[in-house]
Amino acid sequence: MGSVSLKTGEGSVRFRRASLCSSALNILMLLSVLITNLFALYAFTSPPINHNHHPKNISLISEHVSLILREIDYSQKKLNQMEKEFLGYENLDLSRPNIPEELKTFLHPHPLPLGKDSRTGITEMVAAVAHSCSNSVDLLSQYMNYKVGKACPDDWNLAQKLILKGCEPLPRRRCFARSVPKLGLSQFPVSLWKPVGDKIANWNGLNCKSFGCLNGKKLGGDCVGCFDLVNGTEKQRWVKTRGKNDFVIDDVLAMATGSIRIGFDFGGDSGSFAARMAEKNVTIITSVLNVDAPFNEFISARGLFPMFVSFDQRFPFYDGIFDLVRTSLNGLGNVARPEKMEFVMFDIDRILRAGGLFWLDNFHCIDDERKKIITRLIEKFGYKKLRWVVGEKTDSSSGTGKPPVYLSAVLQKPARG
Ligand SMILES: *[C@@H]1O[C@H](CO)[C@@H](O)[C@H](O)[C@H]1NC(C)=O
Ligand SMILES: *[C@@H]1O[C@H](CO)[C@@H](O)[C@H](O)[C@H]1NC(C)=O
Ligand SMILES: CC(=O)N[C@H]1CO[C@H](CO)[C@@H](O)[C@@H]1O
Repeated sequence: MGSVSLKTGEGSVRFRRASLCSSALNILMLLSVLITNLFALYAFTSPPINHNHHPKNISLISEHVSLILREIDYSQKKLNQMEKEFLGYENLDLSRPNIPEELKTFLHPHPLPLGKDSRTGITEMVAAVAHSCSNSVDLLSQYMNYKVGKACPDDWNLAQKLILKGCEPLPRRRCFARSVPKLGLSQFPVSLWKPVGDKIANWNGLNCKSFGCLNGKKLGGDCVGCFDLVNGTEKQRWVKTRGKNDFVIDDVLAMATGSIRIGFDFGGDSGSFAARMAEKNVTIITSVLNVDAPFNEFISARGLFPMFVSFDQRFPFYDGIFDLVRTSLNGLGNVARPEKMEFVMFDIDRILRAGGLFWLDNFHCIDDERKKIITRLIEKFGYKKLRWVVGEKTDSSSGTGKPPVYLSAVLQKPARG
């Protein structure tokens, strides 16, 4: 009967945690636990079992026991259901076994500090975790399995894996992230083009263990030797053109109406666009994940602003705030469905101010179909085409014999009523 007391025990633990918030639910849970315990009490005390071990009596007892077990099971399920409803995470089954307490604690709603908000009627804040996390509960549980107040496991890779599986935003954690001593950071603006030491990054989980190693590799769509700030081609980007698809920053800035002061580089690799724009006194936020390389650490070591979000999340910016958005959109993958592109385009449109510039920088048109899709899509938005170039790039052969086709454009967002 050990399992019986264990189960009811767990039920009372749940009750204690819940008691912090809802008294009505407390009473319900208390009753439920009480009834369960009364049943158990009844079973073991009355009717007094006489010690004549007749087979019939035994079967009677076992019938009693199975009734109790069923009742306990029912109470347990009911408690789980109540907890689910109480926490408000219907699709994230927190009553599953092996869910770390820390995850439940994080997700527990917190009452607003000043009571009910008179305008919205909201009384409590709910911590955010993406619905897609429910597809990766095991990974999420692994992520939330740590000692509170101690060092976090060295598992940024696990966090990124979750994000790539759509579990974004991730829950917060109460442990200390591994900190890498950032030695030898340079003063701004020298930092923009000074080679960055390997020590500034956490290389755990990466194949390469140095920037030198990374420079020999083609990473993602647009980063070829993009950590080489001395030799390589990185230093020439947006300053010198390699083909008619490349625009230089001075030309693009000259197209703007009103000044360009802040911008967003969506999928901006090692941050060189932001570095060039910083030289023009324009502040750029560069969004990038650490896929195959410590992009975020590298960008921040240059004195620039990295943002660790995936391509699939709504941009965490308010409407109409940017003067410029630059992207190649190549991070979306070659097989992005038209609808997916459309969601992204609408979000880019949302964060751009009227009159702001959208710079589509060397979008890789895999085939004619994809070129048509992106063209049709962009034209829907009614932007003014300040530049529009479709061309082949000869210097980066795709290996199929045919040189790849790229679309570059500078477009101005119209003022809409
Ligand atoms: C750049 O090239 C020079 C000459 O080939 C070489 O000595 C130097 O180490 C290179 N610098 C970097 C950062 O790769
Ligand atoms: C950037 O700002 C600094 C300080 O105000 C100024 O000296 C410099 O000329 C500006 N550079 C450009 C390209 O506008
Ligand atoms: C509760 C119950 O059924 N008790 C029975 C156990 O067996 C003895 C002997 O057969 C009966 O006298 C009891 O009534």
